[in-house]
Amino acid sequence: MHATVAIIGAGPAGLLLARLLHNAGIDSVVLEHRDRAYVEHRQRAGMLEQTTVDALRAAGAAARLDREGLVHHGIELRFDRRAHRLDFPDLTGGRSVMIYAQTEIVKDLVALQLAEGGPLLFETQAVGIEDGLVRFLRDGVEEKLTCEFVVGCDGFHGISRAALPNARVYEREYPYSWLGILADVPPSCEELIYAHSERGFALHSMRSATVSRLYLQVPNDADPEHWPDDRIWDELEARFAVDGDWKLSRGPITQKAVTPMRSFVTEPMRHDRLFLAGDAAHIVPPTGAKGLNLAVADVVVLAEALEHWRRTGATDLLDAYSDTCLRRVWRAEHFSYFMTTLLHLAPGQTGFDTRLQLSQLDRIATSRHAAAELAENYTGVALRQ
Ligand code: FAS
Ligand code: PHB
Repeated sequence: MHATVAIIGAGPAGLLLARLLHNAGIDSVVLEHRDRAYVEHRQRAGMLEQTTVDALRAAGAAARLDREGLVHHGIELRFDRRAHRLDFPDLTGGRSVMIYAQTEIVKDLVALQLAEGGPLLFETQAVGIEDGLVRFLRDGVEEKLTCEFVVGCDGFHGISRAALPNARVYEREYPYSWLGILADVPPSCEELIYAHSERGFALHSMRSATVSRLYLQVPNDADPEHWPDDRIWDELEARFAVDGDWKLSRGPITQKAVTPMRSFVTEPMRHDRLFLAGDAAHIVPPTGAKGLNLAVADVVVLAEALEHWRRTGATDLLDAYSDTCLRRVWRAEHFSYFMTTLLHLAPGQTGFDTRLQLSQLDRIATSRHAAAELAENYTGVALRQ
């Protein structure tokens, strides 16, 4: 088997890259370890920056997103029983965000790839990467895919990062995790609520007018089985508590899972003809809602560089890929770290630490400049050269 580009992983990064290359007339093959149902139903992200929406529209992959996505013009911060809304268009000169689940993006891209794109091989595990070659297992038989380029879109637990010689790794782990739930209940708010409380962090998001998505900070060793529905709703209610008549609606919880948090960057994101994109290269704590958006930004840069190479033979954009991506990656790493340490209560945190958090939150609620800095980062900064 041969392709110009071998893509390892059919998450949002690998699938969108395949779509962008197809649109540019560049052939690729996508190798995906898991089956289609697993990939399409793995609960993950939900908030899309405008640049992500624009990229999906430009790729011809946003028809359902434009019908079903929820446009949000702000978020609410809650702390000290106060609520403060950040008005994104006012603070950023017109930008907003969209809520549309990553699972739906994956389903849309899988359908397009199967209908119009190159081979998308499920239950096919890449087991080795060499120069211009990927070895993979399919039905227990080892096969080879020769190619011009290999792109590792295989996530944090994939194999491609290990194939980069001399990679530098930067990482931080956090002393807490998120317990995330899906619930069959209409959202209790129009927009997202990020809550700081003396009991820990909580986030209210949603998937549709009838399905809510909520998260609460838990210890790293938390077991979802020890969190029955009533305990989850009681804890969320306590953490969202605010003066006024707001009420958290409850309903049957259909999914619950604990996700650890880490900050992680591999540098560089390229070695010769091997490129990394998305979670294979970097991880951010989900507090800043950046993971999926970074994966999309990486593959937009890479697809443009590969199209430039195919049209001109020049490798200048390919050579600039890693530095171009890493500038955005580190901006998102800092913002995600800022939001995470601002809103979560670390075990053993002192009263001094908590007062610092409340002071920063009060600053954001009372200073247009501080609010604009958060809103610009949240909606996606335009990186001026
Ligand atoms: P992905 O991990 O999505 O996809 C990698 C793919 O490669 C997988 O399908 C995997 O099966 C495949 N693969 C791995 N090894 C392979 C091999 N050897 N051969 C073939 N295939 C292989 N981001 C947010 O913005 N907001 C959130 O709330 C949020 N929540 C998250 C919750 C969880 C539990 C996790 C793990 C991540 C979350 N993220 C969130 C981040 C997430 O959305 C990622 O940023 C996004 O999935 C990145 O997409 P990919 O880079 O495509 O990697
Ligand atoms: C989600 O809807 O899953 C979501 C939204 C914003 C975040 C994290 C998760 O910061």
